[in-house]
Formats: sequence, C-alpha cells, structure tokens
Amino acid sequence: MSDDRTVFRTCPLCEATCGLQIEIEDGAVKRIRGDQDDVFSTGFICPKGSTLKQLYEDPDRLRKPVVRQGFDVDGAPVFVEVEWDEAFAVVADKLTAVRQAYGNDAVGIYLGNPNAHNLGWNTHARAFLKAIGARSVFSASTVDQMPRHVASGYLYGNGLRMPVPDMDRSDLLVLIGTNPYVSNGSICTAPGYPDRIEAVRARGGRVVVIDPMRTRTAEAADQHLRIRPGTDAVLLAAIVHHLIATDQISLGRIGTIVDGVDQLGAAVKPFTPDAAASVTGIDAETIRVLADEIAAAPTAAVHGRIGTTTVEFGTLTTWLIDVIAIVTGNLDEPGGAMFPCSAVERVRPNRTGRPYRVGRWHSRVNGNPEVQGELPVGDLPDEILEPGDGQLKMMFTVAGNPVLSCPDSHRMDEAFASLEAMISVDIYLNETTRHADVILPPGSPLEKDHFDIAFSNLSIRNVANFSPVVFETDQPAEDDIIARLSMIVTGMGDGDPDLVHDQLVSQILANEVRTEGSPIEGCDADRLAAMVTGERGAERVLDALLRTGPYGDAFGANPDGLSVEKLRDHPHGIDLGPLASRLPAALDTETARIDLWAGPFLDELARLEARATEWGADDRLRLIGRRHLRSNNSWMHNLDVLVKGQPRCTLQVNPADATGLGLVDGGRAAIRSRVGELTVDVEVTDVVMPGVVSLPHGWGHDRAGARMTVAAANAGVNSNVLTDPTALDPVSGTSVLNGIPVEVAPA
Ligand SMILES: Nc1nc2c(c(=O)[nH]1)N[C@H]1C(S)=C(S)[C@@H](COP(=O)(O)OP(=O)(O)OC[C@H]3O[C@@H](n4cnc5c(=O)[nH]c(N)nc54)[C@H](O)[C@@H]3O)O[C@H]1N2
Ligand SMILES: Nc1nc2c(c(=O)[nH]1)N[C@H]1C(S)=C(S)[C@@H](COP(=O)(O)OP(=O)(O)OC[C@H]3O[C@@H](n4cnc5c(=O)[nH]c(N)nc54)[C@H](O)[C@@H]3O)O[C@H]1N2
Ligand code: SF4
Ligand SMILES: [Mo]
Repeated sequence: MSDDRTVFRTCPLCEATCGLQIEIEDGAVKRIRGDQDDVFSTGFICPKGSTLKQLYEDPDRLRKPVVRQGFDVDGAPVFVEVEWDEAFAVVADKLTAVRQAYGNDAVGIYLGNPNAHNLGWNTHARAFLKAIGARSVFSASTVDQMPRHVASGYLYGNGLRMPVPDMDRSDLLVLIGTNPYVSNGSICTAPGYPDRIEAVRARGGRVVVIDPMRTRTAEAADQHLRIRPGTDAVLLAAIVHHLIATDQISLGRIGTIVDGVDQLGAAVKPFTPDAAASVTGIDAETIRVLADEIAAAPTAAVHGRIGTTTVEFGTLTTWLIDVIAIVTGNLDEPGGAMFPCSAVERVRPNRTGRPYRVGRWHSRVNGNPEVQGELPVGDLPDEILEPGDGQLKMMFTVAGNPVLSCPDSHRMDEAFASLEAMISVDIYLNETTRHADVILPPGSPLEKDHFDIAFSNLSIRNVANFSPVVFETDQPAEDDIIARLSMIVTGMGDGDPDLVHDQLVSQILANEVRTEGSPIEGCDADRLAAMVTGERGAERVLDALLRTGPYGDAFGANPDGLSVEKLRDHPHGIDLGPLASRLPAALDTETARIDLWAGPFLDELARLEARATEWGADDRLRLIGRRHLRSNNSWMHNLDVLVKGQPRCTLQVNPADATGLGLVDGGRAAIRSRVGELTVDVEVTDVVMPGVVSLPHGWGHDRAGARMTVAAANAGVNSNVLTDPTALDPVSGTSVLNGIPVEVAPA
C-alpha cells in the first residue's frame, strides 16, 4: 500500500518554531515547504527547515544503540551495534561499578541545546535529574543564556520568567548582539523575524542594531552602531545615566511595584556618555540621541542576545536592558518587553517567601557558584581531570557536543577521554560521543511527537501547536529513553517506561488538585489521570500539562479549552492571541514587587567601572563568533545540502587590520589566545570592525573515531580551542565567548 499524504508540523531545529508542510510519497519525504496556514509562521521557512528530510535519511544517523568495544590500532574507538536491552544493561553495570568505587558524587551530566527543542526531554527531565541527584549538572546554558535566567531570578523571582520584545507592536526596536537574519532569533520566538523587522520600519517605526559586525540584520536596520566587544554594559549604563540626568524617567503603570529607582542615579553616575564613548567606540552624542529616542518612542523594545550574554558582564548587561525597559515604562506594556503566557505554564504565583538564590553549592576545583541548579561548563574539564574527593568519573551527555561547543576544547576532549564511564543520548557518533561507552540514539525529529514547551514561554504571541509522529520507528524517543535511564539510576532496574510516564502524569495532577486557584483544585486526581489521552509518554504528560494550564479544558470544566486531542484537530496550531500585561501577578519575588537591587548589581556596576578603565587602555585584537544561516551550532554539518559551497569556517579580518598584520584574503593566519592556537583561512572584509576578528563556532570535525562523513570532509577548525575556561561572567558562570584577546599573524 502506498503511503502518500501531506502532514504539518513545527520545525524543532531552532527557536523560531516554523510550521512545515511535508509531502510524503511512497513513504518517503518528497518535499518540505513552509506551512502557509500555520497560525504563527504563515509560510516562513529557512534553508534548515527542509533538511528534516536529509536528517531523517542520513546514513550516519544512529539507528540502534552502540557500545564501545576497545580501540583500533590507530587509537580510534570501535563501536558495535547492540539491541536496546543490552545497551541499557551495560549502562546499569557501568553506573553500579562507578558508584561502588567512588560514590554518587562521581557521576555528572552535560545537557546540550537540542534538549530545549525536545518534547520528551522537557516532559521527563525532572524525573531523570531528580533520580540522578547530581550536583555536577552542566549544560549549554553557561555558554549561552544563563545571564538571562539570573537577571530574571533577581528581578522577577523566577529564572524562567523572561521578557521578550513585543516587536509586532513596537515603534522602536533596539537589537543588541543578536543577528536574527541568520539565527532566526533567540529568547524571542518569532518565526519570520526578518519580515517582522521590516514590518516595524514599514509602519514608520525604527530599528537600531548594536553589533561589532555589519550583519545582515544591521544592513536591514535604520541605524547600525558598531560596538567594541564586551562593552555593552557600559553603553547601557550610560543610557540610564543620560535618562536620569535629563529627567526622562517615566515608570508608568508598574511604577507602584518597583523599588530602588531612586538609587539608580548614584549607581550609574560614573558612566557618562562621554566616558562610555572611549570604551565602547560609540560617540557620546550618538549615545545620548539613542537614549532620547528610547524615552520618546511611544513604545520601545530593547533586546539582547549572544553578544550580550556570553561576555564578562553578561548578567549586568541583561539586567541593564530590563532596567531601561522599566525606567522608560516599557516593561510589561504592548510594544515593549512583555511576558508570554504559555499553554503549559503554571500561572499561579509561586511565592516561596525566599529570595532568589545562587551558590547553593560550588564547583569542587574552582569554587564557582551553582546557578539554576548547574555549575559553569567552563569548570567541567577540571572537575573531571583534577584528582580529589568528588572527582567526576562518569558522565551522561544528553544532546550535547561539549568537545566542540564549550571552552578549551582540547582539555575538554582530554577530560572526556579520561572518564571511567560515559553514556550519551545522541543521534550521532561525533566528537563528544566517540568517548562514550554506550550511545543511546532516539529517532529523528520526524519520528517524534513535538510541542515547544520551552519556546512557548519565549514567544512573541501565545500559540499552541502539537505535531504528531510522521514516521513510526522502533527507536524510542527521549521520553522512553529517559524513563528507562531514570529507573536504572534509582535502582528500579530496567522496567517498563510506562511506570515513569504514569508517575509523571499523577504527580502533575496530584499537585494541581491541591493547589489553590488551579482549574482542577479539589478534583479527584486518579479519576482525571484516567482521562489523560496519548499514545506515548511525552504526549500523555503534555496532555496533563495542557489541560491544567491557563487555556486548558480542565478535563471538561472548560469544554472549549486545550488538550492534545484538540491540538491534533488543529494541525496549523491555535493562536492564543497577542501578549498581555502580566505584572504584578506573574512576579514570584517574595514581596511581589521588583527590587532593582536584589542581587549583586551594585557591586557589578563598581566592578564594571574598574574594568572600563582597563579596557580604555587595552588595544589587543578581540575575537568574536559568528553564525551562518545554514548552520546549527556543531551538529548539522553532516548534511550535504547545508555545507556545500564556499568553506565558511574563515577568520574574518578588517582590511585595515589585515594590512597592519600582513594578512591577505585567501591566505592563512595563525591565531593564538591564552589557552590555544589554530591555523585558519583568512577572509578580509569590512563587515567586521577594526580591532576585531571573527571565527564561527561548531567546526573542527577532524577527530578520529567520529562517524560523520560529510562533516569530516568539511572539517574546519574549532574556535573553542581558543576560548579561555577561566574567563566568565562571575554572576552566572557563563563563559566569555565574545571579545577574547588574541594575537594573529600570517601562517
Ligand atoms: N565559541 C562559541 N561557542 C559556542 C557558541 C558561540 O556563539 N561561540 N554558542 C553556544 C551556544 S548558544 C550553544 S546553545 C552551545 C551548543 O552546545 P551543545 O548543545 O553542546 O552543542 P550542539 O552543537 O548543539 O550539539 C548538539 C548535540 O545534540 C545531538 N542531537 C541533535 N538532535 C538531537 C535529538 O533530537 N536528540 C538527541 N538526544 N540528540 C540530538 C547532536 O548530534 C549533537 O551531539 O554552543 C555554544 N558554543
Ligand atoms: N543559523 C543558525 N541559527 C541559529 C544557531 C546557529 O548556530 N546557526 N544557533 C542557535 C542558538 S543555540 C542560539 S543561542 C541563537 C543565537 O542567536 P543570536 O544571538 O541572534 O546569534 P548570533 O548570530 O550569534 O548573534 C550574536 C551577534 O552578537 C554580535 N556580537 C559579538 N560580540 C558582541 C558584543 O560584545 N556586543 C554586541 N552588541 N554584539 C556582539 C555578533 O557579531 C553577532 O552578530 O541562534 C540559534 N539559531
Ligand atoms: S527558522 Fe528555525 S524553525 Fe524555522 S525552518 Fe529554519 S530552522 Fe526551522
Ligand atoms: Mo544557544
């Protein structure tokens, strides 16, 4: 029987959550296009979206678990395919051996970026993390957005309460250190982001981009300000300074719930626009005019991403962005910075009566504080390699490639190679997973249910969209894999994953029936559990979350409300409307107020002042990163359609610097940082500002023993060989990936 059909689903590859229309002919994907009827993306798609076909078909993608059985004569690991039960038995043996020899503190975990896009991980992570009980949890968050969580924690009492730019209604959009024409946006789920930027201008608004590079986003903006890497906090503090000095503070509706505005003036006093000009490279008058424009615009949204978070003052920078929204009356107002309300969120304020805290424990070797339950990933190599009590001997990695994505890659590689045991949940045998004893491969995206639990909380419209499995497979998805791992870890043996799925559903419902204000408060949880639908574990947990969420059907009490079944009937998604003001109800601070000085920000401003003086006298070349539309961190370089064409892993150098350094376009350069050295192809271009060089991350696919044929043929070099693991934002533990001091010379 031929399998011909058209299906619709949400692309899980980046934060934009585009709707895809997938045509299937004879059981194979014929074509993937943007879904014109998707309620949110209305047909937008980027070149990666259609590659779900190539990813599904990629012969290198693992179809069965593999277990490492020694090394070949060249030292490369040798893997053999095994059945799932056998693979889980090896996991259990390894875990028991390590725990017996060293105790539970010897077990750590690294969580990669695709988890955020994965339904099964989002529904089941809690079970696994609780079971494993590890203090050594590391993730891509500390090479990414951790400053955003920490700033939110202190300001709003909840590290997951993140404002997004309400750009569809903004009169002024200021984008700092983000390049959505390439990345398609981050901590701002907005499919068709480029079109939305153009729409701001088309309706008479203004778009300003602040970036050391003349990016495609900068080219599309009304104004582009080139800034010296790492100095954004100085610029933003100067904006606040000017707003206060010129009496342009206007708190608006939330003025009654904000404390500490009076102290701002003294705190930002040293950061005059004139002082900021010499540090940032942006002249004082331009800074004043930008501040005036933000104050004068009917609505303004300032949004910062990677260029503002992966720097030494990442948390302070993020806090300053929110402070500007607060003091100009743009927080929680249409057209400003607003809080989404996801279909799966628990809406009731969760006031704990306790302030937001970090540092509940510290990394063993370097003593860095825990944040959001994690330790800085820059500390991971030391935690593995440095002997002593609590040394890590076993790691789990789930959807992560830290050997390419995290600082000081050579040492990270050495660390993973030295482990006594390593288990990876991953779809590829790559630079990181080649060190694993067992790789457990979930199916490809087309073989999994999908709902964006994480990104519906970061979305510029409230939308709900469920995507059922397209192709059945006997490869389990993350929910089943994580359930089985949780049982092994808790000593329940290798049981039926349904036990874990059912337990998760029961916990959600039991909690809800006990919670004041829940739509199912006081109901019989067991009776409701029997009403939960879904063929798979993640789907059932999602159903429980949706039905008890802010738009849920409350198991019949609100018959028009959401459930998985209802979403299945709406393959193009359900639009839940524009963002609405949510403060003060959405505050989880102990006082239900916003205290600007909760947290270390006064000290951070003092630290910034001291550093700014040093920066003024420091003219070393600075390395920053860059993304490409056809990339996705380190893991999509195995798809020929995405890597063909000109090699993209080049060091971009400004013509003036090239002349000074004796570099030529197409030549080779040696680039050296405090921790590493690389030889790389040079591209001379004035896209990058003088004094700055740019190299993309996620390359360097030349390690023996990986099985990524296409990537190996387009290896490139790994920029994180140059990243210094000790350079971090001390507040959030986030690595400095932008503004790294380097020396460059002809090779
Ligand atoms: N120098 C520099 N370094 C950077 C950055 C930078 O800008 N500059 N950016 C940083 C950022 S923002 C991030 S998020 C990190 C990313 O850091 P990581 O998340 O560690 O790296 P990725 O390259 O995203 O690797 C993802 C892994 O998940 C696997 N995978 C893909 N899909 C699935 C799936 O469905 N299930 C499972 N189980 N596995 C899957 C892939 O095979 C790969 O092994 O990199 C960071 N590193
Ligand atoms: N095509 C593609 N899309 C992606 C990814 C990908 O790898 N490829 N990765 C995804 C992930 S995991 C994430 S987190 C997002 C990231 O999303 P974005 O943050 O939008 O991604 P980038 O393109 O890295 O943009 C960062 C910008 O900051 C600039 N910058 C560097 N240093 C500084 C600085 O000190 N100050 C300022 N103001 N700017 C600076 C850089 O030049 C760059 O243009 O993208 C996601 N989308
Ligand atoms: S922009 Fe992101 S979500 Fe949209 S098609 Fe491209 S990769 Fe997929
Ligand atoms: Mo990221």
